[in-house]
Amino acid sequence: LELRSALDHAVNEGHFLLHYQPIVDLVTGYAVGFEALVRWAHPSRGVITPEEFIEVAEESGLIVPMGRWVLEEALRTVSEWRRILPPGGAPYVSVNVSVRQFREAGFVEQVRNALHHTGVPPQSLMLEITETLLMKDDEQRIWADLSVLREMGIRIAIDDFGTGYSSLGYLRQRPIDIVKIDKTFIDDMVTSPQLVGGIVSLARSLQLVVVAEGIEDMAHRDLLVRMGCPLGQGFLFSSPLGPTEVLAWMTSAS
Ligand code: G
Ligand code: G
Ligand code: MN
Ligand code: NA
Repeated sequence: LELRSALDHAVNEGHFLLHYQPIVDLVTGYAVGFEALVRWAHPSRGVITPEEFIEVAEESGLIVPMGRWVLEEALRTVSEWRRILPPGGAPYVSVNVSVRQFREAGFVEQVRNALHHTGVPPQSLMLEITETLLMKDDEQRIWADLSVLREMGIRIAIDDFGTGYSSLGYLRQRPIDIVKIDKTFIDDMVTSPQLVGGIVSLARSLQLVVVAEGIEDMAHRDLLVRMGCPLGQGFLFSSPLGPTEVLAWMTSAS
């Protein structure tokens, strides 16, 4: 209860900030996109990571106003990148969306309006939805909304793939561009590479782009490249960065 009222206060006072983690081309090392990850700048406790408050934010419904702020802020930031970086050189921004946000009427309109007033093209936005949350309920309506968003040109990603029970076969007929393989599978990859290898090759045959999450060492990166996995994310490349650090990283990385 205490956390909930503190969170309510934080939503109203604007105590959130976003960090951005590069999603890189595993061969060239260049960033194609950045995942926006929310942080809570708590007045006395310092910066709090989402593991400590996302669940409460979901349960209390505060994820809805918080998520609206996250979307707007991520788009303001990507519009800044587009202003500063050379034409065609700006990465997209990837925003985590809770199923709770989809359940609110008007989510599609909210995204459309946010793109419109920030002047960001839909191609510069990706939306991530976790596999486990997706399977819960309202499934048909959520897929319908995702179809509309995808037809606008927004990329749709399934996050934490492998932690739920959906199969790639199930995802085949769905409006999805990207599958993000959960870090737990990447961690186990050196001793048991078959699982990730299987996901990568099946995804490719379904024309889905794979992002491997939580890559921490070069051995994993090399193995993923040999498997044909195009994209990855992890501390090997960069931890989540503040908005201004992103530009420095973009211009120094090669
Ligand atoms: O940032 P961290 O590195 O600690 O992220 C932890 C988890 O919190 C991730 O699983 C991520 O999907 C989730 N998360 C981070 N930012 C957001 C956000 O803006 N909205 C939602 N719904 N989840 C987020
Ligand atoms: O949305 P998602 O659950 O994928 O959020 C990514 C989370 O994983 C964030 O909390 C981010 O800080 C964290 N993360 C990103 N890269 C790495 C990594 O290489 N190792 C570990 N341990 N965590 C990572
Ligand atoms: Mn994510
Ligand atoms: Na994830």
